[in-house]
Amino acid sequence: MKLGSQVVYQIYPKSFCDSNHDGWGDLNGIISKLDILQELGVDYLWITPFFTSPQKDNGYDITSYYEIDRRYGTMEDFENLVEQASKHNIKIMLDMVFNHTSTTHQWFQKALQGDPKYQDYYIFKSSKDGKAPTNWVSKFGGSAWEYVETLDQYYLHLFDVTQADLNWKNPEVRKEMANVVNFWMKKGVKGFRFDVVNLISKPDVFEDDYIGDGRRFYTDGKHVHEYLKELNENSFGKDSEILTVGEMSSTSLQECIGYAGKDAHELNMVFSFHHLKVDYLDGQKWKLKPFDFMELKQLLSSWQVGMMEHDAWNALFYNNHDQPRANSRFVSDEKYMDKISKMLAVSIHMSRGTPYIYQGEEIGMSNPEYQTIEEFRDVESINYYHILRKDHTHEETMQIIRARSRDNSRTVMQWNRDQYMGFSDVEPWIPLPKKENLVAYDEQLKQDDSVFKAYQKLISLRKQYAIIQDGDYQLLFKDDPSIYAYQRALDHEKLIVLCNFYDKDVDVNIDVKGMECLYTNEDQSTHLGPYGTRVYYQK
Ligand code: TEU
Repeated sequence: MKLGSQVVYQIYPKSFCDSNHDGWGDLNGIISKLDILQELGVDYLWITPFFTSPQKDNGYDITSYYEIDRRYGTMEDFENLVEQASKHNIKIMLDMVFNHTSTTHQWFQKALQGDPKYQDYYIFKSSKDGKAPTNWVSKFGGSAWEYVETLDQYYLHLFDVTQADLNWKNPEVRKEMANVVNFWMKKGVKGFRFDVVNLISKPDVFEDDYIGDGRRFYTDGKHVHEYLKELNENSFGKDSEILTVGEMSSTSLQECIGYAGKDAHELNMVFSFHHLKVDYLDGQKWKLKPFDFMELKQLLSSWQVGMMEHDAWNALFYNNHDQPRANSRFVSDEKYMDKISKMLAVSIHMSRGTPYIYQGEEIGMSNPEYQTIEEFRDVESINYYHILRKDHTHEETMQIIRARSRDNSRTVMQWNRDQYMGFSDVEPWIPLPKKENLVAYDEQLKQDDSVFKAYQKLISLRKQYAIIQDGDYQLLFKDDPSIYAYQRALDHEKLIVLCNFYDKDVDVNIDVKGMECLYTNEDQSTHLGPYGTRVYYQK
């Protein structure tokens, strides 16, 4: 399979489409939208977890890897989805949450009952000086350890207290994980996204972190490459048609070359997040700073070049279910929302890698601008509201939560302008956006210059032009403070991509005479207008 020709569309099923009137999206809802997704032109649907789960972290807390949560549908519905999708030339990619399970998983329950076999499936440790084994901080706030009185032991949870980390050192655990992948492959699944998979290898010795939150001890751990090669060999590696992507938390370019190198036999590609931290003050998610454009440019291009030089492959994205919407974040200007959405799309869709589109991005959905903390649903946002309140006023805290919350991307799909935006005919599980001028899918399908049509065009260009799939990448105008520009090259062909990230006109000092303009989001003139973008091509 050619990685460069594929485009993946991410579905957060809880917010995609509700077919059974419970305010909660489901598998049959996805089936009902396959025609539109085919029209958009995507190849894979990555569906975030719909397995049985208490939903403390919206399904990233899994009770059983083999069962579907009734609120999403049945196994029959899933099999039907695979079949119907295939009729639309679309393949299904599942989300494998292998770093942890919910504490409701039967393995963890057996561990709690004192079964030593299952205690070894998790990371249980004794207290140290009457305290938790280490001072590590959970990604969702608070200690990363929870005390179990009946066992007089602590278990590790890098995420919520109900998400217990698995012990990958145990070969039985690794076998269980390969079995899960094989089970879903037999159901016709053709792709897998592995959740925070670079955190699975924990250290031999657990020690306090005096300079950070503990992540340096378990990120890209000692055995992670070995575990991935083994998983590859025992499951998805048996079918060369399977697409895999690893979500890498706080990783490095060097490690990613290892994970996603052409002959690494680990994963096809990686999600890295450095480019999405360019508005984090001191690298910290809960501290705001204006977006640093030069840093964004530098990061995008160093990953493009670094991965290319080592024959490794990038997943291209700005949006997912954990990120605020890019069009509300880096550049946000109500007057130019459509242009901004299109320009951002061009900036990554013409790059070297496999583009991922997060539901709603293709119509330019933006942050909901919730006003009260009660509107938020995400466990992380709610935990951090309380943590931040210790040294911020309510207003300051709300400003941070509003900017950073993962709920920004989790509002329901805006299919039309009905009361619940065509997502459902009853009240959705998460409040509707509080802002005006919401975009709607049905309108965009009819408009020639809509954001939807831009995405459709960019996908079709990728299919059509080998240079977009395979061409080399080179950054242009490195020091320009408002333009992100690059050139792709393949044999004698050339592609030039220009993106204006600011609201002022700019003259671009580049000769495009004789080149064909494959895409622009504005009337063509000699300069780029506010948030203007162009894609030029020469044979
Ligand atoms: O996210 C991993 C992750 O580290 C983040 O993107 C996370 O949301 C952030 O660190 C919080 O500040 C993955 C999933 O995508 C996310 O939805 C899950 O909550 C998380 O793993 C745990 O499974």
